[in-house]
Amino acid sequence: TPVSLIGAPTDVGAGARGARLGPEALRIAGLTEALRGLGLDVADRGNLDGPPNPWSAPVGGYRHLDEVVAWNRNVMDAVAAELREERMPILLGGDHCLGLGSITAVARHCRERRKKLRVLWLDAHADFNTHEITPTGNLHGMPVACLIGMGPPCLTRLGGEAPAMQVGEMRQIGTRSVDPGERQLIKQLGLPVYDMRRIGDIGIKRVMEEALDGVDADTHLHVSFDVDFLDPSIAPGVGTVVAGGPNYREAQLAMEMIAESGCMGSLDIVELNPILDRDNHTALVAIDLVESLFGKSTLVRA
Ligand code: DIR
Ligand code: MN
Ligand code: MN
Ligand code: MN
Repeated sequence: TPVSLIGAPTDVGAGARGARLGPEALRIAGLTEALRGLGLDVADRGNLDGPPNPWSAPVGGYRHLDEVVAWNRNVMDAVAAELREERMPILLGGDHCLGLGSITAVARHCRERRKKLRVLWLDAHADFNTHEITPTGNLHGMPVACLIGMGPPCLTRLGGEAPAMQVGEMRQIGTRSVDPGERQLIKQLGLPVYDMRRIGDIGIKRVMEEALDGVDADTHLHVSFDVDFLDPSIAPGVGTVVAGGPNYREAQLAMEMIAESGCMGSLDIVELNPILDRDNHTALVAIDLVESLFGKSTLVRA
């Protein structure tokens, strides 16, 4: 399928500024060329517009709520337009609050086409906070809660109906930084989480087999790739680094297995922060892994 790049240059949901430069960093590191090199039809739709980052304090437990709503509306509409044309949207963030707009559009597309939805949330964090339990007020820590209907109506009802999706449609992978309130909520609601301990126990291969279990030709697979999923030793250019993440080969195997499912229908690449990076290195690593997501193989056997 042809793919479309959608830039969303904002960090209104984050606790550090710089993710607004993510789309340009990915372009300069050669994302379009890498995907074309794999034989894909790539259209770069350029960058969406939205309000600037006011860099103000949280109000009622939310920081920059109006701005986050505005950006997510634009993302949702842009992603929906690509899906309607049977193209695969690739959202270039921007911070992870934008996963809400992207996945809200994807979930609606799945309902219309009677497709099953599976979301893989590759992230060091659970992003499962609400305004009552958030330690920061940053909305990039809340998109998963909003997607399952917990949050302010302006976000939970972005696509009209709430919830956009069910907890059982998500698998979180690489988790290693979970706030106390999130931990409770994960337990209470049964959110499927493959944290780093689980990856250590059974290995990334089995984790991916389980996370992809039940994914078939009737499934739309959405991959929400928060670059801080990766160990900071290979990907330092993110706003919230957490030690102890997947190494290069573990991440690559995860991406290869997703590619082999043949079911990926949409992708977010978020939280890349070139201000905190060195020589755009993290963008290059992210692109290598995205190539694996699109089928670049390390296989040398006949
Ligand atoms: C923390 C950090 N859990 C928060 N979250 C994220 O502010 O809610 N960092 N998503 O990337
Ligand atoms: Mn995230
Ligand atoms: Mn994260
Ligand atoms: Mn589809």
